[in-house]
Amino acid sequence: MKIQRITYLSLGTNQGDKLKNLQNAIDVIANKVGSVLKVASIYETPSWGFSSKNFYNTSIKVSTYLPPETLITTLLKIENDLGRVRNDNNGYSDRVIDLDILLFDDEIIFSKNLIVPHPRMLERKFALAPLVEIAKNVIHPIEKIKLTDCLNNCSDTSDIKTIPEKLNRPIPITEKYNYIAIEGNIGAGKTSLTKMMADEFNAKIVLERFADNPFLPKFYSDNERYAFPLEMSFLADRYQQLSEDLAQFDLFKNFIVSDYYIFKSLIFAQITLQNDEYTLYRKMFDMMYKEITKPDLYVYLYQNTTRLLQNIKKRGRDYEQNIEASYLQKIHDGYSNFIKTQSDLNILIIDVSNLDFVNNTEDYEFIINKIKNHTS
Ligand code: PH2
Ligand code: MG
Ligand code: MG
Repeated sequence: MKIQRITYLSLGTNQGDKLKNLQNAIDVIANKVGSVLKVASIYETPSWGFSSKNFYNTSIKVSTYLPPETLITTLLKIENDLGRVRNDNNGYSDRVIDLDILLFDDEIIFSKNLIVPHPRMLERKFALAPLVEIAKNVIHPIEKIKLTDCLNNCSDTSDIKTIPEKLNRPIPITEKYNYIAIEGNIGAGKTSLTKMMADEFNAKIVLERFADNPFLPKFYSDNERYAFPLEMSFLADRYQQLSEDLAQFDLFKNFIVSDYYIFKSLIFAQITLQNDEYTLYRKMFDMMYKEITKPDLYVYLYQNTTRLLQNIKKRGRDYEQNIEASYLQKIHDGYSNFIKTQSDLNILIIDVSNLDFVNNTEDYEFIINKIKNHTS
């Protein structure tokens, strides 16, 4: 398990559209660094240490998995991407954006590239005042006193004032949702995405136990004979797993990701069962369906048939190797019909047919941003 750390950053800008610079920086930090937990007011401050235009300064609290050395290089890259140009001369100069690490947990760091706590934060009201607004009782790791007392002791006499404009805090996925189900056709990448998200967000994970179903290999060699026991045992197993696992987690405190939703059972049964079998099956399904917690987001990963077949081949499960394109198409149509008729489910369809989110970080981030920005 990766460890989450709390860091406080200082943001400053005195060039261009200062409000926009701060907001852009916060949005990129939310995507690349971690969850933004608090954002201070914007302070208009006279340039400190050199004479130029006033700055806008603020401070944010971020929870991150990045270790300090990676954090600082990531922040420098974000500064660059947002248009900061550094000139070689020493001394201060105007900047589109400056991102500094003030605190990193209660660590004291003296390395070649990074000193934490920020060595000059105690002499600078433009850094200290916004920080105190969101962390007044946090202890300065070297001074061993509260930040609010550090500010009281600060001898900087600059005239700083908050302005009325507010910055938006990007709402992290884990605050927005409690339970996300990832769905898609066979080989769409449901399990991969579910695992990646669980890893990134420290989520509770519910994975389908397909490997334990003794009827599955039999079904692929004799569909008609084994469809009914296969669908029944899937349904029983999914019902049992979802009702037990979801009951065990606190849906208000935990963040849960699953690589299926119970409705999948019905979609497959519609395709594989005879009419009379389906009628019986449907009775059982309806009883169970009522009991199961709905996800607050249902993500459908759309993948084209060619790539589904490639993925199926790549993962190499023997009994899946004879799956035909027409069968995958029927399953997709089943999902499509389901999605069209579910007005009370919060559904997000993501086309992953041009993405490789397993191997490409940007593609993965694209998906995460879709989920983050989705409005129901
Ligand atoms: N940053 C500096 C130097 N001077 N003055 C203000 N008001 N705000 C800043 O963010 C700032 C500064 C070096 O990083
Ligand atoms: Mg600075
Ligand atoms: Mg800096």
